[in-house]
Amino acid sequence: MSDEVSTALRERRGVVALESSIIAQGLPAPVNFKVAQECEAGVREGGSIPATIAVLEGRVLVGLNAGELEQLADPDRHVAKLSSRDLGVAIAAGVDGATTVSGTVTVAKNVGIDVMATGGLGGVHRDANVTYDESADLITLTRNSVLVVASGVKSILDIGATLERLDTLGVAVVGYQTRQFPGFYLRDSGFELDWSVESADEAAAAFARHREFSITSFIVANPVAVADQLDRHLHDEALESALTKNHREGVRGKAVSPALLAEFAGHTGGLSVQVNRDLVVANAVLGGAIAASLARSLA
Ligand code: PSU
Ligand code: MN
Repeated sequence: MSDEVSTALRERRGVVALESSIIAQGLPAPVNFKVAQECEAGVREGGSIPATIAVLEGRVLVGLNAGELEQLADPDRHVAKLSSRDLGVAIAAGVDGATTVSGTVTVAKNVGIDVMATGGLGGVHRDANVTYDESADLITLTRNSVLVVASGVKSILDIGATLERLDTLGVAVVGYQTRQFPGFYLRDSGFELDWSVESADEAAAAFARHREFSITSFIVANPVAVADQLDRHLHDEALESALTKNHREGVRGKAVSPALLAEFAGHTGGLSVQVNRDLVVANAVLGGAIAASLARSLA
């Protein structure tokens, strides 16, 4: 753990865990390194301390310095993608790994960090009835009570099925200033939510009550800003093209989400990367404000 993060935890200040798979697998170089730094700055802007989580040469790091962030962002290092189940194996093997939401939440909970921020959660894939492809993010959210700020789930997924799974699994989902579930690159996925909160303080208060009754996580669904969202027509075209390409090439397993995101970037001429950047940084700022509020209420 970095000195800054361990001091912040000891002093019970707000700390926000940031995932690293978005850096190593989700976004292209060289913008990935910039986004990683912007997310850290965003958490500070929100009033908390950032703790980016990753594995480097078999060591779990909570709070990375600029050099370590740069190593993760380097495509030549072929950093592995680590969900919860991969952590122990990667550590024992002494390799580099970037943690998904699943891996990040697992480590965060282990060291006492209550809040994390990401872009879009993983979930149920559109062909899950055949492939059984459902992100480990979902099951991990049933085992660790962490508040996760995300712009919904990635729009490459079956959003309705993912919301049903979150319901079954007992994971709380509240919209941030909206009752429409966000659609990652788009503000509105077309699915409605039962609950919303109007402020960071309200989110923190609801999470504190949630934890008195449940060991599951709590999702704060924060839509991308109106001005930043992708054009809907372009979005739908890119999605169609990405799904067709993945199907044709038989992409499977961990490679599915990164391949779909990369195809989206290609089809939109990089516009989707900019939207992803804007939304994940906004989620880091909101995470920072919620963690600070939570820390104040526990003080
Ligand atoms: N959010 C983004 N980009 C990403 C991810 C989230 O804006 O690349 C990553 C997260 O790490 C998430 C992972 O946990 O995608 C889901 O991968 P899979 O579908 O293979 O479980
Ligand atoms: Mn998968």
